[in-house]
Amino acid sequence: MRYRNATQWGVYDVEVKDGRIVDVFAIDEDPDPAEIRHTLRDGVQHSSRIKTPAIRRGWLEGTDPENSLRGADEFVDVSWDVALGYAAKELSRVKETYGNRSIFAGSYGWASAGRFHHAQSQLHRFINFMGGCTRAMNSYSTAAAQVILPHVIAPWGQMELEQTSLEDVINHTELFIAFGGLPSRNAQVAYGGITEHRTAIDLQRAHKAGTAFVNVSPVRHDVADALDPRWIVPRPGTDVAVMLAMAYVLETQNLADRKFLAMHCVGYERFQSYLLGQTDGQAKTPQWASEISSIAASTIESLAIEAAGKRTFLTAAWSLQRADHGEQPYWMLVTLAAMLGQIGLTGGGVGFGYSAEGFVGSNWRRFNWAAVSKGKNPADFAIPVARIADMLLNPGESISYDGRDITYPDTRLIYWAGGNPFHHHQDLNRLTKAWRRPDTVIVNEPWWTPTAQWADIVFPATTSFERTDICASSHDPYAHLMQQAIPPQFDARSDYEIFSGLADKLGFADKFTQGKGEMEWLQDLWRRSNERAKAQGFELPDFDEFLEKGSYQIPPKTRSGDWLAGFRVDPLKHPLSTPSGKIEIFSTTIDRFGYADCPGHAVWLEPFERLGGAGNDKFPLHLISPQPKRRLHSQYDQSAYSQAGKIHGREPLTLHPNAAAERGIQAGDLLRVFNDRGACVVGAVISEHIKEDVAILPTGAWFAPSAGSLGLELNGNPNVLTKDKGTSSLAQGPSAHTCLVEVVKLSAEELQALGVRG
Ligand SMILES: Nc1nc2c(c(=O)[nH]1)N[C@H]1C(S)=C(S)[C@@H](COP(=O)(O)OP(=O)(O)OC[C@H]3O[C@@H](n4cnc5c(=O)[nH]c(N)nc54)[C@H](O)[C@@H]3O)O[C@H]1N2
Ligand SMILES: Nc1nc2c(c(=O)[nH]1)N[C@H]1C(S)=C(S)[C@@H](COP(=O)(O)OP(=O)(O)OC[C@H]3O[C@@H](n4cnc5c(=O)[nH]c(N)nc54)[C@H](O)[C@@H]3O)O[C@H]1N2
Ligand SMILES: [Mo]
Repeated sequence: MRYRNATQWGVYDVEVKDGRIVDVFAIDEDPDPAEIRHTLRDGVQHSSRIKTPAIRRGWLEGTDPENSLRGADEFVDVSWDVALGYAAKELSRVKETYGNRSIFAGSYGWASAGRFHHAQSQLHRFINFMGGCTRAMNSYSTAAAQVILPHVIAPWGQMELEQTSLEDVINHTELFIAFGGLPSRNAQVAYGGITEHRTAIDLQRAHKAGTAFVNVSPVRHDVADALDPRWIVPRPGTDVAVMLAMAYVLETQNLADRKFLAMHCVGYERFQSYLLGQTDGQAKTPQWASEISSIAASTIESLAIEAAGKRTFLTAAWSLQRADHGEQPYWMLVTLAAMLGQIGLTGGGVGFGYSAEGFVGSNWRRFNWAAVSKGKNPADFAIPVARIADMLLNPGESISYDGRDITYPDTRLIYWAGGNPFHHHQDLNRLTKAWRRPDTVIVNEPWWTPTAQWADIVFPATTSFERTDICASSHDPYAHLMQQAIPPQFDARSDYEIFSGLADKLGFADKFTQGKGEMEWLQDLWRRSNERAKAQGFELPDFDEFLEKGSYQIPPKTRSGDWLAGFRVDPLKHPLSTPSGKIEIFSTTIDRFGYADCPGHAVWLEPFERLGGAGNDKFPLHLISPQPKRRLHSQYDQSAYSQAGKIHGREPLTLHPNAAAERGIQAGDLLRVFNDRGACVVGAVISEHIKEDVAILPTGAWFAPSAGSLGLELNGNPNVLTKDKGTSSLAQGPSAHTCLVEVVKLSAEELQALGVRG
């Protein structure tokens, strides 16, 4: 039998024989299905599934009061009733003794597709009924962008969905300059699900229509060869210097659009003084930028001149802002686009993330489907998402964030459902120390992921293949019924059932469930969505009809005209939502915050380490840790498809042939990659298509610290090397991409200790 279900990388039919998923098929609607689908074949029912509720022995027996064994202890299998009983009692105890803010249930993570069975939504609904918790603000993906852009041009949520479409690029853009490229592997994925993968196809159409692509990235294949791109190779983390020098060329060669700057922007003069070196004695010339970025000054100059003479679209990958001072490249790119004066012209201007997820730049009608109602968080408190370890380690301390101070609570209990902090957080060696401080950690997970291994109470959760749901997201024109394909595995329950069970123990089951089962909740979501549809002038089919047909497509209504066309024509009549209603090249608001690490206009700030800068004498290679091609983050890393990309079971690290030769490294060797923060084992891949002093280690290998004195993470998780530092006092986002390392072949002793023959 085949069942249709949905993932964050597309809608697929799974073939089930004798209760097991044996194959995965693309659906007709999808012109370019994601290869990641192959992870499902053996990944869902993998031996790493959690079979029963489990409690860590030292926690259960009270023999580990300091929690020093958390992450290294054994687990005791218990019944659902016992596990739910312990968890409910502990939640009450912590709430009564320390207050709701001492419970951290931010629970960041991608979980899985499905409108109702969304792990975080269920957790937040549950915890709000019991008085709330400390939550997390913004995402690991785009924290810096989410905070800086509303000050400068527009709220992030609006930009993501409304910015220039690829259809307009195809029809109008002559020059498409992509900082960080357009890596096609990333467009496989879209949060909440995606029906039609079109990014690569649309970019190809643009190429055919004559759009010239420029890839400004340390990695050649960040723009597909098929687009015949020009490759400009910067040092990672130096893009702002390059953009500043392009701005300098526009300014000094009289190519800046003074009329646009005067009518549509505020504060250009302040920025101009900085650009010309009047405020700091350093003109931001191409020569200056060349020394920082290692790109030839003449290349920067001619790119700026070319951009001024063509219909030019500027874009940056999200990765650029997941770095120290990650606010700056985004602010600077908007500033540069404003100087080119093409914002609001079709196919011109600026936008972000055109291959970060498969929906970016799509032209489909946006529709905000109803979601599980989470209610309000009575504790009304949140920290910037990537400050988790900092919060756990420093109760009572304050940090700056977007013009205010946030004081860390004393966290006594962590509840995580649908995320993997031992995947996503930076400096995992720091996180392991922080993570042992709270009294209790509770985790819902389908698999024994690192985060489940680092919990005290573990609830086995079902996957989306074990329940019925609806896949529908605001950026996709379809809704799909997600059919249950297999029974719940072992003793697993859905997150909804887990929280219903806890709510029952805590005496508010009626409020939480409203007496409804899965189907009734789906029907309710459909009814509420239909009310929204009617407000938009269309109607959804009957719920029963939807169940029967299995999918539904909302009436098409493509967007027309550039999202800022009105603003361009009349900025007073169509103001932006910034304080001035205009593009803020200088922000009085941010200037008044007085942050040295994020002043009133875009600037070049030295990152804490970089090639040609701090730390480079000791660690000669820059490590970038991009998204993995064969999986979504850490999800299904255990599957055969993901494992097929490994070298001796370790994540591959890509090195330039010269860097490899200098170190006597050959393809397939096992290596130790290290810096002062940590070390891990990787397998060597050698490629001439990257910058000579850059190394690439994708994220997602399951965190496996070695026992004993080896001090090595064994699977190749880059987050033992990255630094846990906020981007700046403004956004406090993660800065994973700022990272220097050294690489050596594993020694004979190390190989022996790992049980590998040299
Ligand atoms: N070095 C470095 N680190 C990074 C990044 C980087 O570029 N470099 N990128 C960052 C970014 S952008 C992101 S978004 C994060 C991603 O980090 P995460 O979103 O935390 O990573 P995932 O592996 O997707 O974690 C989702 C977890 O949910 C579990 N899960 C799936 N379905 C269900 C369900 O139905 N119920 C429950 N209870 N659990 C479920 C999965 O098994 C998995 O463990 O990583 C960040 N970390
Ligand atoms: N297959 C797959 N796709 C995914 C995901 C996944 O896990 N797997 N995760 C999804 C998620 S949650 C997100 S947030 C998006 C992330 O989307 P992005 O943040 O855009 O993705 P990354 O892969 O981190 O980085 C993109 C490219 O930026 C380049 N780069 C890195 N640092 C620099 C720099 O300093 N300067 C320049 N010019 N280039 C640089 C790298 O070469 C890298 O290939 O991807 C999504 N798509
Ligand atoms: Mo992300």
